[in-house]
Amino acid sequence: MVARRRVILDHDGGVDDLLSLAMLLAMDEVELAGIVVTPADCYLGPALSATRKLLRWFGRYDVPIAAGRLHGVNAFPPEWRAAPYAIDALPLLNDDDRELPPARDEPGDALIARLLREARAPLTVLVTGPPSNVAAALTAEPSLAAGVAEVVWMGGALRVRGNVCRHEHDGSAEWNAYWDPPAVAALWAQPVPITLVPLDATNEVPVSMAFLQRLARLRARPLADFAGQCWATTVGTIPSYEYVYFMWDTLTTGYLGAPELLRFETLTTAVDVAPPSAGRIRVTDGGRPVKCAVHADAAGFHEYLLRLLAIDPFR
Ligand code: AGV
Ligand code: CA
Repeated sequence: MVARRRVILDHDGGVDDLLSLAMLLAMDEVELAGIVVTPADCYLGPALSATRKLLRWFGRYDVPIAAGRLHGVNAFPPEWRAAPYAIDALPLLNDDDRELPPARDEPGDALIARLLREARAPLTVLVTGPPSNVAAALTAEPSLAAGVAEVVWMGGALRVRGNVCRHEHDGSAEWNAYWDPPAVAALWAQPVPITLVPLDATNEVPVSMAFLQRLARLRARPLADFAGQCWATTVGTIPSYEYVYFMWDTLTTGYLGAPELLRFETLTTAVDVAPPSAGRIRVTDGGRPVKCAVHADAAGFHEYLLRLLAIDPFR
């Protein structure tokens, strides 16, 4: 039995965020300590509901769930924010009479602060949306930094172009950083180890039909079935925004179980907070050192996913 790493997940309700939650629930290496749902790339209602249904599916009534109350500067497109409605409606998550685990009244940043304060050993904070809550918690209470083993964040575009396509923006930023650039800058000022999985690495793992066909052969297994249905909703990505849906957050989550699938460099970086490059994370001499994923082993990651999703935790 491996020593489990205790993890707080702060996600923002996208399809790959909810898949990341399912992965964490199935992973041997991880013990989920709490969940925050940030209203960034989602509407909070369906994102919270789908989160609670996933926990019910796994029988995990012990994991605290809180909604993020902080809002970023640059809103996500409404069509993307609606994606969790489809996941929340999947038959797999609705064929169950048990009560749903409740969400707390506590704001997301307060839940993160409380878990860090009460933990006996440092926690990992996995952020698959904007890092607003963890940045606010650490800024408000600097002593909490000692309780953070690692902040693992899907965000940024270092040596590749970004994925923001907006007025008054030059396209250099990635969306999770663009939603709340001051929060990224605030996180960068904290004395915690940051592991970044930027577009540089996630660009190597698009959701492909070839992978979905391999996954489909496992559909008798409940997790593989769930994942196949989730990813099927992503292949019709809206062309005016972007043609391809990537495994952004799932790759980042995979780092906790199979870090060898990513190649890292420690780069010194700085965060732009003003237009036209708001949310850009740039590599610069004298910047803040960050452990950055610069390459992903796509074939290895596919094997890893097929192995993880073939587990049947409900038997
Ligand atoms: O920029 C990647 C982040 C990830 O955390 N999100 C989606 C992932 O959850 C924003 C995003 C970029 N392109 C998107 C996004 C798209 N085509 N659809 C939905 N969200
Ligand atoms: Ca996300």
